[in-house]
Amino acid sequence: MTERLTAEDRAEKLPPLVARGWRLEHDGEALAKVFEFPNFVAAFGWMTRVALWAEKWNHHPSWRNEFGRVEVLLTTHEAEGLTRRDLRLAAMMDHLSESP
Ligand code: HBI
Repeated sequence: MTERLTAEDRAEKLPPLVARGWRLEHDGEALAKVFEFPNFVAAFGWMTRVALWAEKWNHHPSWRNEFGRVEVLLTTHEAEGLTRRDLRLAAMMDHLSESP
């Protein structure tokens, strides 16, 4: 879980994330996405739900919130790059943004 993604992992796992609006940043070692919500409470509610999973998985996003907008950056500091932990949190963020 804390090893950097292999080339095979990246080829398989990253395209579906990119199709859902994730971008690669920092030379491909971080995943970024902007989530938009109708208002601040919806954005902060989503952040709260994400925070509970982040704490459970001991893997925490870098993010910035302004009103209904949340800019997210995921990477694994310990590995200095992308790991399966980032993929798992990205998938949960997408899931929680789709179900109210
Ligand atoms: N969150 N994104 C991210 N990357 C990490 O390496 C990380 C984390 N949250 C907690 C964590 N590492 C702990 O394992 C260490 O701070 C002890």
